[in-house]
Order: sequence, then C-alpha cells, then structure tokens
Amino acid sequence: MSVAVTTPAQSGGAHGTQGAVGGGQTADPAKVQELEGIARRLRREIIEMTTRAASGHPSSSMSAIDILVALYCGGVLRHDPQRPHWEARDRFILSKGHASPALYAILSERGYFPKEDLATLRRIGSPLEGHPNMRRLAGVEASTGSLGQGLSIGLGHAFAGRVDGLDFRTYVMTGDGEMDEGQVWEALMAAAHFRTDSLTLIVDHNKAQQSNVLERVLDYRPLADKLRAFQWHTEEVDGHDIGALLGALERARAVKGRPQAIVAHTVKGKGVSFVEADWTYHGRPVTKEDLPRAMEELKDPSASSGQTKG
Ligand SMILES: Cc1ncc(C[n+]2csc(CCOP(=O)(O)OP(=O)(O)O)c2C)c(N)n1
Ligand SMILES: [Mg+2]
Repeated sequence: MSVAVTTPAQSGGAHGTQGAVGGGQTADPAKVQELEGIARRLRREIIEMTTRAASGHPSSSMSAIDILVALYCGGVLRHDPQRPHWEARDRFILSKGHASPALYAILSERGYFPKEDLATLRRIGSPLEGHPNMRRLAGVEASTGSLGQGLSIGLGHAFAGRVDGLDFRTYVMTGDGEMDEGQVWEALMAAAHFRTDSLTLIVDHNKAQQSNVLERVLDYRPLADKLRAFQWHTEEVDGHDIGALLGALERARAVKGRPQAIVAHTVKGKGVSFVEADWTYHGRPVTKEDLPRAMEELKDPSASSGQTKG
C-alpha cells in the first residue's frame, strides 16, 4: 500500500499552519482511484471476517467503509499508528460500534495490528471484540456499542483539547438509526453552544436500522435541516464518493466557531447486491455458501481483466 501515514513529524504538529497537515484534500483522481481500490479490498476483508466468525454486522460496516478510507487513508486524520496515545493525535470515534469490522479493517490497514488478526474477530480472548474495546486494542478511541454515546465522548475530547491547548480534531461517526437517541441531540446542542469547531460529526445515513427501514421506525426527516437548526455547519454528500467525502471533510476543517456535520448518504451493505437489497441483513453475515458470490462482486476489476494492480 503506497499511501503514507500522516505522522506528527510530517504534520508539523499543528493544524492550519501547513496546507498539507492532515492532507490537502484536492481530490486527485489517481489518488481517489487508489483509495477506491483500498475500500474494495477492505470490503472483502469485512465480508470474510464476519462470515468466518458467523457473527457480526457486515452491512453496517460496508456502508461506512468509504468514509473510514477517506479519513484514515486520504490524509485527513493526523495520527501515528506507532504512537496510538500521542496526545495531539486526531480522534476518530466509531459511535455505531457494531460496525467494528470496518474499524478493524482500517486500523489494520494503517498498521495498528497485523492483518492476520482480523481472522480472530469475536473469538474468545481476541481483542477484536464484537464491539470496539479501547482497553484492549490500540487505535480504538472509545468503547462503543451502546448507541448514542459517541458524540458526547467526542465532545469531551474536543473540550479537553481546548483546555490543554492542543489543536487536534475529533471526528465521530454515528448511524442514522442511532440519531434516535436523545443523548445525541444533547451533545449536538452543547457542541454548538460552546462553539466546538474542532468537532465533526459524520452520520452514516444508510436509511435503515436494526428492525426496519429508518422512516418506519422513527421518521425524523429532514435530518440535514435539523442539524442546521441546531447551528451545525452541515453538508450532505454521497458517502461512497471518496473524492466528494474528502472535499466535504476539507471544508469542514475550515469552519470556524461552529461544529460541523456531514450527512453521508450511503447504502447499507454497499458492494454486495444481495445484501444491499435486503435490510434484514443487519447483524447477519453472508453465509459460507453465499461467500463466493459476494467475493465475486467485490473482486478487483483490474485483476479480472488480467492487468496487474497499479
Ligand atoms: C442503546 C442501544 N440500543 C439498541 C441497540 C441495538 N442495536 C444495535 S445496532 C442497532 C441499529 C442501529 O442502526 P443505525 O444506527 O442506523 O446503524 P446501521 O447499522 O444502519 O449503520 C440497534 C438498535 C444498541 N446497540 N444500543
Ligand atoms: Mg442506519
């Protein structure tokens, strides 16, 4: 993988002082294509690890993975896998903790732990628990899984950065069903009130939750308008368009005096047609029998045409 890690040395340790701190996110088509290739490979890893575990949430992970690739491989996050507790690192909090396979895929991609460990997902004794455990796995910023808490935790990090005089940024990803939780809206109000401009919320808006499609459980539309009414700088973006995501993340970073929300329109199960077509795949891995079909859909197109990967 040729994407460089954004280390403290490269970043200069301060946001905003260099255009390239955390990445100059002009969506260079070649770079975007490289990131799309990474995302496709990580989708295969997500399907493989959950099918092997016969447990977990592949569809929730597939909707989120392009966003994670943009953050971790697109030069957005200032982080150093060799120093996961570096105090000035940017934070990413996966509030929808059930999408842990996506987090594990991206953390291993960036070198927080070996790829082989993905095969231990949900095994007794493995730090790759069903939901992320910050006490057991470096790179996990918050133990999540009980929905609704991640934005409050992220807000706490943002406040701490302000108190400590550190310029790190905090990114939080919630699910759209998770937005039903009242605690999220408390954090939204508080973040705006305290003008927490180092905080970015990304909503994985895949229009489905556990028990049904979103609007049949609790129809809170229009989401972006509500976030704007809560005084968040808000953009809507195609959550599978990595170039568009990088642009939205770059613009969010430039906002002063207000927290920012990116409503990322996504498809639950993105990449595997029979998972995309069936919301009951929530918390249901692809069976061993269906695995070849899924992997066929996720294969590298350049490999199928006999070309070598660039
Ligand atoms: C407080 C809480 N209530 C219920 C659950 C059970 N649960 C796990 S995932 C999920 C659906 C989440 O939907 P969404 O936030 O849209 O995430 P998606 O899987 O669609 O990305 C629910 C209700 C939970 N983990 N935490
Ligand atoms: Mg959802």
